Amino acid sequence: MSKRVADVLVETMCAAGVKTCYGIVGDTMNRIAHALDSSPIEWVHMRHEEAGAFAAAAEASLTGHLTACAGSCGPGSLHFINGLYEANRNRAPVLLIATQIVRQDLGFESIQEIDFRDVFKGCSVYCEMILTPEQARRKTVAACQAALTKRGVAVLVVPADIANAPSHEEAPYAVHASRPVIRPSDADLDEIAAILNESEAITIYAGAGCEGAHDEVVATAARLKAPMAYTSRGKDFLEYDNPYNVGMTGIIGGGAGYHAVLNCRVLLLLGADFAWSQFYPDTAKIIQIDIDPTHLGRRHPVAIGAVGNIKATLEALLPRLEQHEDGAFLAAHVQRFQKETAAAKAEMPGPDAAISGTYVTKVINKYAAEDALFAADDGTPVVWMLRHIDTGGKRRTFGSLLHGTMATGMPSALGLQKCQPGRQVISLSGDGGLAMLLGDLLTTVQENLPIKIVVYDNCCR
Ligand SMILES: Cc1ncc(C[n+]2csc(CCOP(=O)(O)OP(=O)(O)O)c2C)c(N)n1
Repeated sequence: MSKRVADVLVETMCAAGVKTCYGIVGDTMNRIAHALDSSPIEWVHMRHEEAGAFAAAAEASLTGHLTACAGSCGPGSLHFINGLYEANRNRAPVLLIATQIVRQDLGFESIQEIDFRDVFKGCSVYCEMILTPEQARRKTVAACQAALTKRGVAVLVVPADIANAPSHEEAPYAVHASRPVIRPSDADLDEIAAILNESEAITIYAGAGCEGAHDEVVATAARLKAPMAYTSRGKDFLEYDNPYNVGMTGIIGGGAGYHAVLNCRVLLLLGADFAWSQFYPDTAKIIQIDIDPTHLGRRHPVAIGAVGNIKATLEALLPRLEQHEDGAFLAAHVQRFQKETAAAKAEMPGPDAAISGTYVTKVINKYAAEDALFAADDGTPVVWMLRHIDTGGKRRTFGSLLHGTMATGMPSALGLQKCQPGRQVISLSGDGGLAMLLGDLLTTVQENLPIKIVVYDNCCR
Protein backbone atom coordinates (compact mmCIF):
# COMPACT_ATOMS: atom_id res chain seq x y z
CA MET A 1 0.00 0.00 0.00
CA SER A 2 1.33 3.47 -0.85
CA LYS A 3 2.32 5.77 1.97
CA ARG A 4 -0.64 7.43 3.69
CA VAL A 5 -1.04 10.45 5.95
CA ALA A 6 -1.48 8.04 8.90
CA ASP A 7 2.06 6.76 8.24
CA VAL A 8 3.45 10.30 8.30
CA LEU A 9 1.68 10.95 11.57
CA VAL A 10 3.07 7.84 13.24
CA GLU A 11 6.54 8.40 11.78
CA THR A 12 6.54 11.90 13.31
CA MET A 13 5.33 10.60 16.68
CA CYS A 14 8.20 8.07 16.69
CA ALA A 15 10.71 10.79 15.90
CA ALA A 16 9.30 12.85 18.81
CA GLY A 17 10.06 9.98 21.19
CA VAL A 18 6.66 8.29 21.60
CA LYS A 19 7.10 4.72 22.83
CA THR A 20 3.56 3.78 23.85
CA CYS A 21 0.07 4.65 22.63
CA TYR A 22 -2.97 3.81 24.78
CA GLY A 23 -6.53 3.66 23.49
CA ILE A 24 -9.38 1.82 21.81
CA VAL A 25 -9.64 1.41 18.05
CA GLY A 26 -12.79 2.29 16.11
CA ASP A 27 -13.64 2.78 12.42
CA THR A 28 -12.22 6.28 12.04
CA MET A 29 -8.94 5.12 13.58
CA ASN A 30 -8.38 2.04 11.46
CA ARG A 31 -5.73 3.49 9.16
CA ILE A 32 -3.81 4.96 12.09
CA ALA A 33 -4.04 1.61 13.88
CA HIS A 34 -2.43 -0.04 10.84
CA ALA A 35 0.35 2.54 10.84
CA LEU A 36 0.94 2.03 14.57
CA ASP A 37 0.99 -1.71 14.05
CA SER A 38 3.93 -1.52 11.70
CA SER A 39 5.83 1.04 13.82
CA PRO A 40 8.04 0.65 16.92
CA ILE A 41 5.31 2.33 19.01
CA GLU A 42 3.62 -0.18 21.29
CA TRP A 43 -0.17 -0.07 21.16
CA VAL A 44 -1.95 -0.85 24.44
CA HIS A 45 -5.58 -1.75 23.97
CA MET A 46 -7.59 -0.39 26.91
CA ARG A 47 -11.14 -1.08 28.13
CA HIS A 48 -11.88 2.57 28.94
CA GLU A 49 -10.19 5.51 27.26
CA GLU A 50 -10.05 7.43 30.56
CA ALA A 51 -7.82 4.72 31.99
CA GLY A 52 -5.64 5.00 28.87
CA ALA A 53 -5.18 8.72 29.47
CA PHE A 54 -4.30 8.10 33.14
CA ALA A 55 -1.74 5.49 32.05
CA ALA A 56 -0.25 7.87 29.48
CA ALA A 57 -0.17 10.70 32.02
CA ALA A 58 1.71 8.54 34.52
CA GLU A 59 4.20 7.31 31.92
CA ALA A 60 4.83 10.87 30.71
CA SER A 61 5.16 12.19 34.28
CA LEU A 62 7.71 9.57 35.24
CA THR A 63 9.81 9.58 32.09
CA GLY A 64 9.27 13.11 30.73
CA HIS A 65 8.85 11.47 27.30
CA LEU A 66 6.00 12.27 24.99
CA THR A 67 3.36 9.56 25.45
CA ALA A 68 0.35 9.04 23.22
CA CYS A 69 -3.32 8.11 23.35
CA ALA A 70 -5.53 7.57 20.35
CA GLY A 71 -9.24 7.04 19.96
CA SER A 72 -12.14 6.83 17.59
CA CYS A 73 -14.37 9.76 16.67
CA GLY A 74 -17.01 11.28 18.93
CA PRO A 75 -17.56 9.44 22.20
CA GLY A 76 -14.39 7.36 21.79
CA SER A 77 -12.02 10.29 22.01
CA LEU A 78 -14.32 12.21 24.35
CA HIS A 79 -13.75 9.51 26.98
CA PHE A 80 -10.10 10.55 27.41
CA ILE A 81 -11.01 13.92 28.84
CA ASN A 82 -10.60 13.33 32.58
CA GLY A 83 -7.18 11.74 32.10
CA LEU A 84 -6.14 14.59 29.81
CA TYR A 85 -7.02 17.09 32.54
CA GLU A 86 -4.87 14.99 34.85
CA ALA A 87 -1.93 15.07 32.43
CA ASN A 88 -2.25 18.74 31.58
CA ARG A 89 -2.45 19.86 35.22
CA ASN A 90 0.69 17.82 35.96
CA ARG A 91 2.53 19.24 32.92
CA ALA A 92 2.94 15.74 31.53
CA PRO A 93 3.64 15.71 27.77
CA VAL A 94 0.79 13.68 26.30
CA LEU A 95 -0.43 13.60 22.70
CA LEU A 96 -4.01 12.61 21.91
CA ILE A 97 -4.79 11.58 18.35
CA ALA A 98 -8.52 12.25 18.32
CA THR A 99 -9.85 10.81 15.09
CA GLN A 100 -12.79 12.58 13.52
CA ILE A 101 -15.60 11.81 11.08
CA VAL A 102 -14.80 12.57 7.42
CA ARG A 103 -14.50 16.25 6.48
CA GLN A 104 -17.48 16.34 4.16
CA ASP A 105 -19.83 15.50 7.05
CA LEU A 106 -18.44 18.00 9.54
CA GLY A 107 -20.81 20.81 10.52
CA PHE A 108 -24.14 18.98 10.05
CA GLU A 109 -24.67 17.47 13.50
CA SER A 110 -23.68 14.18 11.90
CA ILE A 111 -23.65 10.95 13.85
CA GLN A 112 -20.76 11.00 16.36
CA GLU A 113 -19.76 14.52 15.39
CA ILE A 114 -18.08 16.43 18.23
CA ASP A 115 -16.22 19.72 18.10
CA PHE A 116 -13.05 18.50 19.81
CA ARG A 117 -11.40 21.89 19.73
CA ASP A 118 -14.20 23.17 21.90
CA VAL A 119 -14.15 20.18 24.24
CA PHE A 120 -10.41 19.90 24.84
CA LYS A 121 -9.66 23.62 25.08
CA GLY A 122 -9.51 23.58 28.87
CA CYS A 123 -7.17 20.63 29.18
CA SER A 124 -4.58 21.19 26.48
CA VAL A 125 -1.70 23.42 25.43
CA TYR A 126 -2.41 22.69 21.76
CA CYS A 127 -5.58 21.58 19.99
CA GLU A 128 -5.77 21.69 16.20
CA MET A 129 -7.31 19.70 13.37
CA ILE A 130 -5.32 18.55 10.34
CA LEU A 131 -7.30 20.29 7.63
CA THR A 132 -5.59 18.94 4.51
CA PRO A 133 -3.26 15.99 3.82
CA GLU A 134 -0.58 18.53 2.86
CA GLN A 135 -0.29 19.90 6.39
CA ALA A 136 -0.10 16.54 8.20
CA ARG A 137 3.60 16.48 9.05
CA ARG A 138 3.79 20.14 9.98
CA LYS A 139 0.78 19.97 12.31
CA THR A 140 1.90 16.71 13.93
CA VAL A 141 5.30 18.28 14.59
CA ALA A 142 3.60 21.38 16.02
CA ALA A 143 1.47 19.21 18.32
CA CYS A 144 4.42 17.14 19.60
CA GLN A 145 6.55 20.25 20.05
CA ALA A 146 3.81 22.03 22.02
CA ALA A 147 3.32 19.04 24.35
CA LEU A 148 7.05 18.77 25.00
CA THR A 149 7.93 22.44 25.34
CA LYS A 150 4.78 23.84 26.93
CA ARG A 151 4.63 20.66 29.05
CA GLY A 152 1.06 19.51 28.69
CA VAL A 153 -1.49 17.87 26.47
CA ALA A 154 -1.58 18.33 22.70
CA VAL A 155 -4.69 17.20 20.86
CA LEU A 156 -4.43 16.50 17.17
CA VAL A 157 -7.80 16.03 15.50
CA VAL A 158 -7.51 13.80 12.44
CA PRO A 159 -10.50 13.26 10.11
CA ALA A 160 -10.63 9.67 8.83
CA ASP A 161 -10.43 10.69 5.17
CA ILE A 162 -7.23 12.62 5.85
CA ALA A 163 -5.61 9.68 7.66
CA ASN A 164 -6.44 7.51 4.64
CA ALA A 165 -5.26 10.02 2.02
CA PRO A 166 -1.98 9.52 0.13
CA SER A 167 0.86 11.34 1.86
CA HIS A 168 2.48 14.40 0.32
CA GLU A 169 6.06 15.47 0.09
CA GLU A 170 6.43 18.05 2.83
CA ALA A 171 9.32 20.21 3.94
CA PRO A 172 11.36 18.44 6.64
CA TYR A 173 9.61 19.83 9.69
CA ALA A 174 11.02 18.27 12.88
CA VAL A 175 10.45 18.61 16.63
CA HIS A 176 12.78 20.90 18.61
CA ALA A 177 12.31 20.55 22.33
CA SER A 178 15.39 21.90 24.04
CA ARG A 179 14.93 23.11 27.62
CA PRO A 180 16.63 26.37 28.57
CA VAL A 181 18.24 27.17 31.91
CA ILE A 182 16.62 30.27 33.34
CA ARG A 183 17.46 32.26 36.44
CA PRO A 184 16.61 35.70 37.86
CA SER A 185 18.80 38.69 37.00
CA ASP A 186 21.79 39.58 39.20
CA ALA A 187 19.87 42.58 40.52
CA ASP A 188 16.94 40.35 41.58
CA LEU A 189 19.30 37.86 43.22
CA ASP A 190 21.08 40.67 45.11
CA GLU A 191 17.76 41.96 46.40
CA ILE A 192 16.65 38.48 47.50
CA ALA A 193 20.01 37.83 49.18
CA ALA A 194 19.88 41.17 51.02
CA ILE A 195 16.51 40.29 52.60
CA LEU A 196 17.61 36.77 53.52
CA ASN A 197 20.94 37.96 54.95
CA GLU A 198 19.31 40.45 57.29
CA SER A 199 16.48 38.15 58.47
CA GLU A 200 16.00 35.49 61.12
CA ALA A 201 13.27 32.86 61.39
CA ILE A 202 13.26 31.98 57.69
CA THR A 203 11.25 29.01 56.40
CA ILE A 204 11.63 27.41 52.98
CA TYR A 205 8.46 26.07 51.40
CA ALA A 206 9.48 23.92 48.44
CA GLY A 207 7.39 22.34 45.70
CA ALA A 208 7.59 20.16 42.61
CA GLY A 209 9.55 22.89 40.85
CA CYS A 210 12.49 21.71 42.97
CA GLU A 211 12.80 18.46 41.01
CA GLY A 212 16.52 17.94 40.43
CA ALA A 213 17.45 20.63 42.98
CA HIS A 214 17.50 18.57 46.20
CA ASP A 215 21.11 19.34 47.09
CA GLU A 216 20.81 23.06 46.37
CA VAL A 217 17.65 23.35 48.50
CA VAL A 218 19.33 21.52 51.40
CA ALA A 219 22.42 23.72 51.05
CA THR A 220 20.22 26.84 51.14
CA ALA A 221 18.39 25.57 54.24
CA ALA A 222 21.76 24.91 55.88
CA ARG A 223 23.03 28.38 55.05
CA LEU A 224 19.87 30.06 56.37
CA LYS A 225 19.28 27.64 59.26
CA ALA A 226 15.78 27.35 57.84
CA PRO A 227 13.25 24.57 58.34
CA MET A 228 11.95 23.28 54.99
CA ALA A 229 8.33 22.30 54.45
CA TYR A 230 7.33 20.70 51.15
CA THR A 231 4.19 20.45 49.03
CA SER A 232 2.60 17.07 48.27
CA ARG A 233 3.95 17.22 44.69
CA GLY A 234 7.42 18.13 45.94
CA LYS A 235 7.61 15.18 48.35
CA ASP A 236 9.60 12.80 46.14
CA PHE A 237 12.29 15.37 45.42
CA LEU A 238 12.76 16.88 48.87
CA GLU A 239 11.84 14.76 51.89
CA TYR A 240 14.80 12.37 51.85
CA ASP A 241 18.32 12.97 53.24
CA ASN A 242 17.18 16.32 54.49
CA PRO A 243 17.83 17.32 58.13
CA TYR A 244 15.83 20.53 57.55
CA ASN A 245 12.66 18.69 56.54
CA VAL A 246 9.56 19.48 58.64
CA GLY A 247 6.98 17.78 56.41
CA MET A 248 3.88 19.12 54.69
CA THR A 249 1.43 21.83 55.73
CA GLY A 250 -2.23 22.14 54.69
CA ILE A 251 -5.04 19.76 55.59
CA ILE A 252 -2.96 16.67 54.85
CA GLY A 253 0.20 17.98 56.50
CA GLY A 254 1.35 17.97 60.12
CA GLY A 255 1.87 20.46 62.91
CA ALA A 256 5.59 21.05 62.27
CA GLY A 257 5.18 22.05 58.61
CA TYR A 258 2.07 24.08 59.41
CA HIS A 259 3.76 26.09 62.17
CA ALA A 260 7.07 26.51 60.34
CA VAL A 261 5.25 28.16 57.44
CA LEU A 262 2.89 30.24 59.58
CA ASN A 263 5.38 31.39 62.25
CA CYS A 264 8.29 32.48 60.07
CA ARG A 265 9.32 36.06 59.41
CA VAL A 266 10.48 35.34 55.87
CA LEU A 267 9.01 32.61 53.69
CA LEU A 268 11.11 31.50 50.72
CA LEU A 269 8.79 29.80 48.23
CA LEU A 270 10.71 27.63 45.79
CA GLY A 271 8.82 26.11 42.86
CA ALA A 272 5.73 25.84 45.05
CA ASP A 273 2.25 26.85 43.92
CA PHE A 274 0.36 25.61 46.98
CA ALA A 275 -3.26 26.58 46.43
CA TRP A 276 -4.74 27.17 49.87
CA SER A 277 -4.16 30.80 50.87
CA GLN A 278 -5.25 30.24 54.49
CA PHE A 279 -2.03 28.29 55.11
CA TYR A 280 0.22 31.18 54.09
CA PRO A 281 1.52 33.61 56.74
CA ASP A 282 -0.03 37.08 56.69
CA THR A 283 2.76 39.00 58.39
CA ALA A 284 5.89 37.33 56.96
CA LYS A 285 7.75 38.71 53.98
CA ILE A 286 7.31 36.23 51.13
CA ILE A 287 9.92 35.71 48.41
CA GLN A 288 8.73 33.49 45.56
CA ILE A 289 10.84 31.90 42.83
CA ASP A 290 9.13 29.90 40.12
CA ILE A 291 9.79 28.97 36.50
CA ASP A 292 6.24 30.03 35.60
CA PRO A 293 5.78 33.81 35.89
CA THR A 294 2.01 33.41 36.19
CA HIS A 295 2.49 31.59 39.51
CA LEU A 296 4.13 34.58 41.18
CA GLY A 297 1.87 36.00 43.86
CA ARG A 298 -1.25 34.26 42.62
CA ARG A 299 -1.97 32.32 45.83
CA HIS A 300 -0.98 35.04 48.28
CA PRO A 301 0.60 38.48 47.92
CA VAL A 302 4.41 38.28 47.86
CA ALA A 303 7.13 40.89 48.47
CA ILE A 304 9.39 39.66 45.65
CA GLY A 305 8.60 37.36 42.76
CA ALA A 306 11.38 36.13 40.49
CA VAL A 307 11.47 33.71 37.56
CA GLY A 308 13.93 30.84 37.36
CA ASN A 309 14.67 27.12 37.43
CA ILE A 310 15.20 26.38 41.13
CA LYS A 311 18.52 24.57 40.69
CA ALA A 312 20.08 27.30 38.55
CA THR A 313 18.64 30.04 40.74
CA LEU A 314 19.95 28.57 43.99
CA GLU A 315 23.37 27.93 42.43
CA ALA A 316 23.54 31.65 41.68
CA LEU A 317 21.99 32.70 45.00
CA LEU A 318 24.08 30.56 47.37
CA PRO A 319 27.37 32.49 46.93
CA ARG A 320 25.44 35.64 47.91
CA LEU A 321 24.06 34.17 51.16
CA GLU A 322 25.80 34.59 54.50
CA GLN A 323 25.92 31.71 56.98
CA HIS A 324 23.20 32.18 59.61
CA GLU A 325 24.15 31.16 63.14
CA ASP A 326 20.97 31.18 65.24
CA GLY A 327 19.47 27.70 64.99
CA ALA A 328 16.64 28.04 67.56
CA PHE A 329 13.81 28.50 65.04
CA LEU A 330 15.05 25.57 62.99
CA ALA A 331 15.54 23.27 65.99
CA ALA A 332 12.07 23.92 67.41
CA HIS A 333 10.34 22.86 64.18
CA VAL A 334 12.62 19.95 63.37
CA GLN A 335 12.15 18.53 66.89
CA ARG A 336 8.40 18.86 66.56
CA PHE A 337 8.54 17.05 63.22
CA GLN A 338 10.63 14.23 64.69
CA LYS A 339 8.15 13.78 67.54
CA GLU A 340 5.20 13.67 65.17
CA THR A 341 6.95 11.17 62.90
CA ALA A 342 7.90 8.90 65.81
CA ALA A 343 4.30 8.95 67.10
CA ALA A 344 2.95 8.01 63.66
CA LYS A 345 5.46 5.19 63.24
CA ALA A 346 4.57 3.70 66.65
CA GLU A 347 1.00 2.81 65.56
CA MET A 348 0.09 -0.85 66.12
CA PRO A 349 -2.84 -2.82 64.66
CA GLY A 350 -6.02 -2.46 66.72
CA PRO A 351 -7.45 -5.27 68.88
CA ASP A 352 -10.34 -6.17 66.52
CA ALA A 353 -10.22 -7.82 63.10
CA ALA A 354 -10.24 -4.55 61.17
CA ILE A 355 -6.82 -3.24 60.12
CA SER A 356 -6.55 0.51 59.89
CA GLY A 357 -5.60 1.97 56.50
CA THR A 358 -2.76 3.95 58.02
CA TYR A 359 -1.28 0.82 59.57
CA VAL A 360 -1.50 -1.11 56.30
CA THR A 361 0.21 1.75 54.48
CA LYS A 362 3.06 1.75 57.00
CA VAL A 363 3.54 -2.01 56.59
CA ILE A 364 3.65 -1.56 52.81
CA ASN A 365 6.17 1.22 53.32
CA LYS A 366 8.33 -1.16 55.32
CA TYR A 367 8.34 -4.03 52.83
CA ALA A 368 8.14 -2.33 49.41
CA ALA A 369 11.24 -2.18 47.21
CA GLU A 370 13.52 0.77 47.82
CA ASP A 371 12.80 2.07 44.30
CA ALA A 372 9.11 1.11 44.15
CA LEU A 373 6.60 3.27 42.30
CA PHE A 374 3.33 4.05 44.10
CA ALA A 375 0.11 5.32 42.54
CA ALA A 376 -2.75 6.18 44.88
CA ASP A 377 -6.41 6.95 44.33
CA ASP A 378 -7.84 10.30 45.32
CA GLY A 379 -9.53 10.11 48.72
CA THR A 380 -7.91 8.56 51.75
CA PRO A 381 -5.38 6.38 49.84
CA VAL A 382 -3.53 9.40 48.48
CA VAL A 383 -3.43 11.04 51.92
CA TRP A 384 -1.99 7.91 53.50
CA MET A 385 0.52 7.50 50.70
CA LEU A 386 1.76 11.06 51.17
CA ARG A 387 1.95 10.72 54.92
CA HIS A 388 3.31 7.21 55.34
CA ILE A 389 5.34 6.20 52.29
CA ASP A 390 8.98 7.22 52.65
CA THR A 391 10.49 7.78 49.25
CA GLY A 392 14.18 7.80 50.17
CA GLY A 393 15.03 9.56 46.92
CA LYS A 394 14.49 6.39 44.85
CA ARG A 395 10.78 5.69 45.14
CA ARG A 396 8.19 7.82 43.40
CA THR A 397 4.61 8.63 44.40
CA PHE A 398 1.79 9.56 42.03
CA GLY A 399 -1.63 10.92 42.93
CA SER A 400 -4.20 13.24 41.38
CA LEU A 401 -3.00 16.18 43.44
CA LEU A 402 -3.98 19.08 41.19
CA HIS A 403 -6.97 17.76 39.25
CA GLY A 404 -8.23 15.70 42.20
CA THR A 405 -9.99 12.97 40.26
CA MET A 406 -10.91 9.50 41.49
CA ALA A 407 -9.57 6.27 40.02
CA THR A 408 -6.06 7.17 38.87
CA GLY A 409 -4.33 4.55 41.04
CA MET A 410 -4.61 1.30 39.07
CA PRO A 411 -4.46 2.86 35.55
CA SER A 412 -1.43 4.96 36.55
CA ALA A 413 0.24 1.82 37.90
CA LEU A 414 -0.47 0.19 34.54
CA GLY A 415 1.29 3.01 32.68
CA LEU A 416 4.20 3.06 35.14
CA GLN A 417 4.75 -0.68 34.88
CA LYS A 418 4.44 -0.57 31.11
CA CYS A 419 7.30 1.90 30.79
CA GLN A 420 9.46 0.47 33.59
CA PRO A 421 8.90 -3.30 33.50
CA GLY A 422 11.64 -4.17 35.99
CA ARG A 423 10.37 -1.98 38.79
CA GLN A 424 7.96 -2.80 41.60
CA VAL A 425 4.71 -0.88 41.04
CA ILE A 426 2.03 -0.65 43.73
CA SER A 427 -1.45 0.81 43.37
CA LEU A 428 -3.06 2.05 46.57
CA SER A 429 -6.68 1.87 45.43
CA GLY A 430 -9.89 2.98 47.07
CA ASP A 431 -12.72 0.48 46.75
CA GLY A 432 -14.65 3.24 44.96
CA GLY A 433 -11.72 4.20 42.74
CA LEU A 434 -10.93 0.65 41.69
CA ALA A 435 -14.59 -0.09 40.92
CA MET A 436 -14.82 3.02 38.73
CA LEU A 437 -12.33 1.74 36.13
CA LEU A 438 -12.38 -1.95 37.04
CA GLY A 439 -12.55 -3.04 33.39
CA ASP A 440 -8.90 -2.17 32.91
CA LEU A 441 -7.86 -4.89 35.32
CA LEU A 442 -8.29 -6.95 32.12
CA THR A 443 -5.69 -4.73 30.47
CA THR A 444 -3.16 -5.42 33.21
CA VAL A 445 -3.70 -9.16 32.61
CA GLN A 446 -3.59 -8.76 28.82
CA GLU A 447 -0.27 -6.91 29.12
CA ASN A 448 1.03 -9.34 31.75
CA LEU A 449 1.84 -6.51 34.14
CA PRO A 450 2.76 -7.64 37.66
CA ILE A 451 1.41 -4.56 39.43
CA LYS A 452 0.39 -4.98 43.07
CA ILE A 453 -3.04 -3.60 43.94
CA VAL A 454 -3.96 -2.84 47.55
CA VAL A 455 -7.65 -2.09 47.99
CA TYR A 456 -8.68 0.01 50.97
CA ASP A 457 -12.18 -0.99 51.98
CA ASN A 458 -13.05 1.73 54.44
CA CYS A 459 -16.79 1.76 54.00
CA CYS A 460 -18.93 2.20 57.08
CA ARG A 461 -20.78 -0.88 58.31
C1 LIG B 1 -14.37 11.40 39.08
C2 LIG B 1 -14.62 11.85 40.50
N1 LIG B 1 -15.83 11.65 41.06
C3 LIG B 1 -16.06 12.05 42.35
C4 LIG B 1 -15.06 12.64 43.08
C5 LIG B 1 -15.31 13.07 44.53
N2 LIG B 1 -14.62 12.08 45.44
C6 LIG B 1 -13.36 12.23 45.87
S1 LIG B 1 -12.82 10.94 46.78
C7 LIG B 1 -14.29 10.14 46.61
C8 LIG B 1 -14.50 8.82 47.27
C9 LIG B 1 -13.58 7.83 46.70
O1 LIG B 1 -13.86 6.56 47.25
P1 LIG B 1 -12.70 5.49 47.38
O2 LIG B 1 -12.00 5.34 46.08
O3 LIG B 1 -13.32 4.27 47.96
O4 LIG B 1 -11.68 6.17 48.38
P2 LIG B 1 -11.87 6.48 49.95
O5 LIG B 1 -13.28 6.13 50.33
O6 LIG B 1 -10.87 5.63 50.65
O7 LIG B 1 -11.55 7.93 50.11
C10 LIG B 1 -15.18 10.88 45.86
C11 LIG B 1 -16.57 10.47 45.53
C12 LIG B 1 -13.82 12.83 42.45
N3 LIG B 1 -12.79 13.40 43.09
N4 LIG B 1 -13.62 12.41 41.19
